[in-house]
Amino acid sequence: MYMDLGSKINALDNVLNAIVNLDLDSISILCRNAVELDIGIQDIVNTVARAMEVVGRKYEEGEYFLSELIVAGECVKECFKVLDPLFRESSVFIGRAVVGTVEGDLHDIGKNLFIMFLRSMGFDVIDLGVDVPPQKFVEAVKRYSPDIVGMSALLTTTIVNMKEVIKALEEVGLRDRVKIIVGGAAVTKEFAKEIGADAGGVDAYEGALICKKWIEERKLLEGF
Ligand code: B1M
Repeated sequence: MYMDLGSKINALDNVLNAIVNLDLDSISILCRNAVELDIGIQDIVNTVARAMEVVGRKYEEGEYFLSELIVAGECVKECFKVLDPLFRESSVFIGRAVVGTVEGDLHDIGKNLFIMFLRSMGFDVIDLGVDVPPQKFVEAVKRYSPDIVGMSALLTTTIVNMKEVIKALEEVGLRDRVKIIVGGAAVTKEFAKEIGADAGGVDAYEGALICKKWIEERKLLEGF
């Protein structure tokens, strides 16, 4: 079913096809195969994102239903299990981030990508998971004193909850202690600005780079 495992050209297609065809049994092997062929992790991650676009289109066109979306999500998780340790390999500590998908929203693939990129850049990340209520973000900021709070949401009905988190942080006087970044398919730069976030409407890699820049700027200001 899959093309030559020894070929770099075919390796990414194999990963894409396994996700699109919901092949939970083969995805780990195929993802590991791509890594072993020295294909850049960024290329593998981009392939995973492309595969989810295809899955999304199939859902929109009525070929796939919710159950297929769930299995596709599980395939991506298997892929991330292979990639995550590689992202952590060369890390030095530069800062801390608290990240979660906001209340009412269960989508976590983009969030997990963002976290992997942050970790690869040297962030210690506290992953709050999905469906995270504002109070849990507040408690995590109190407990871990992060430099950054990251929120993800994919539904037009849940992005409003990002504003609730910012309000809750303001109410307890913690808003100005952290930089806030928001992301997800439904989040635009304008929306991020409107709700008072410091950045948003970017892809996961760009988002992680922005966080790194914030830390570097602060270190310059503090004279490190
Ligand atoms: Co859902 N779903 N889903 N779904 N799902 C979408 C988002 C949808 C667009 C599909 C569609 O109808 N075309 C639609 C939303 C419509 C809307 O609101 N406008 C939708 C819907 C309606 C639903 C349900 C309501 C369906 C139902 O129950 N009837 C339901 C809601 C459940 C809930 O959350 N309460 C639901 C459920 C699910 C599953 C659980 C089955 C599954 C998620 C599995 C999982 O995440 N573990 C799922 C999936 C897989 C999708 C699609 C197909 C793929 C999403 C994805 O992972 N994309 C999606 C359709 C699509 O996107 N084409 C869809 C790949 C991922 C890499 O992209 O997360 O956007 P994304 O991340 C991007 C950027 O946004 C950014 O970085 C990434 C790129 O580098 N980014 C950040 C993300 N977070 C960031 C944070 C940052 C920075 C950047 O800083 C903090």
